[in-house]
Amino acid sequence: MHLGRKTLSKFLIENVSGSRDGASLAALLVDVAAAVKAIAALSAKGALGGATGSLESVNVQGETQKPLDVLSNTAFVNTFQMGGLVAGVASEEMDEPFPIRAPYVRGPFLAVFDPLDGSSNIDANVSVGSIFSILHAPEQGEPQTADYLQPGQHQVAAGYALYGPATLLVLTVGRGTHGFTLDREVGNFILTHPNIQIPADTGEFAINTSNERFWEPPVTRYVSECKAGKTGPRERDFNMRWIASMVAEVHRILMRGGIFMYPRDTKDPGKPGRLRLLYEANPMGFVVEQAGGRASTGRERILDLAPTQVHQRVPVILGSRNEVDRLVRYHAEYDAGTDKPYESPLFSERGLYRP
Ligand code: AFP
Repeated sequence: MHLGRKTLSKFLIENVSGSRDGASLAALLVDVAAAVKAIAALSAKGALGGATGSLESVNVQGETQKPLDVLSNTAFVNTFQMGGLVAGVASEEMDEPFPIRAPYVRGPFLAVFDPLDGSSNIDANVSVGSIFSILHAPEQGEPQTADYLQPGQHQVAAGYALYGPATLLVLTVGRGTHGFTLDREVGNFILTHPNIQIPADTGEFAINTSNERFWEPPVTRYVSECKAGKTGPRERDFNMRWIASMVAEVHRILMRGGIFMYPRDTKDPGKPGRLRLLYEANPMGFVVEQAGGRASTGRERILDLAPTQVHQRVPVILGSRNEVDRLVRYHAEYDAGTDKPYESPLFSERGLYRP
């Protein structure tokens, strides 16, 4: 029972409603929570809800859609459309942004979201999530595509929901990062993780190593040093995790530190990274920075990037401050031609496995 503990609504009244458009922003975040509760209920049904498996349809990213991708998108779009607090929405699952038109009422914000991140995990019953970013809408008229192309530092609010053993909502309005746990019996989000701080140092890294042959040298150097552990230049052992669900990965980092990498690679020359700037990198970058972490492409701060397309992809390196800074330094040294790639003693001149 959570009697006496702070609900999301109470938190928003205390922390958001005083600022510019604050009451509307607080109400919009309550709408986000309503959509999240609907998606949590749907995903918790698993195969019993009839929403597992794949659909025939493919989204604008060329990815096969899952029934839960589509249902989650509908949950967000309908909630925002009915709420009267946004002028338009853009989603991973929709080719073009969707303007709110009469008879619905336009509000002062734009909502950009990935309704179900990590959906390849659904059938395996592994944690998935939703990611959202709230921007100011233009003061007049229907929003155009260009209105969504705002740098991440202009976000008014951002966050994610994690549908795991517990459903969590983690958000920032630019005053720290705070986590709320859904009390399923009562239907309220309760503040359980106020002012989350990511430890500055970590012994845990997350990257999909099946892409190793496509990485750039600074990333190869960083990961080989981690893997070399106590016998390498870092002189300590590291651990590795990869869930293939960015929300779950970022949440773990918020809870105990770590570095998450989906770096630039050469796998598909048309894509400078896998993750999408507007509804993955920017909101997660905002959440992570507000928790004392860093978010970079390796060469630029993510929140400084000027978006050029709604579904633009970027390299993402985020998490514990000192580790992200180290990898950014490795990129700078590589670009300047002063880097010192790590060579495992096993494969060096006099090593065991020298070809
Ligand atoms: P979806 O949004 O299409 O479900 O993709 C999820 C994701 O972009 C992100 O959550 C993971 O970090 C990444 O995919 C994992 O993908 P790999 O299969 O390439 O490791």
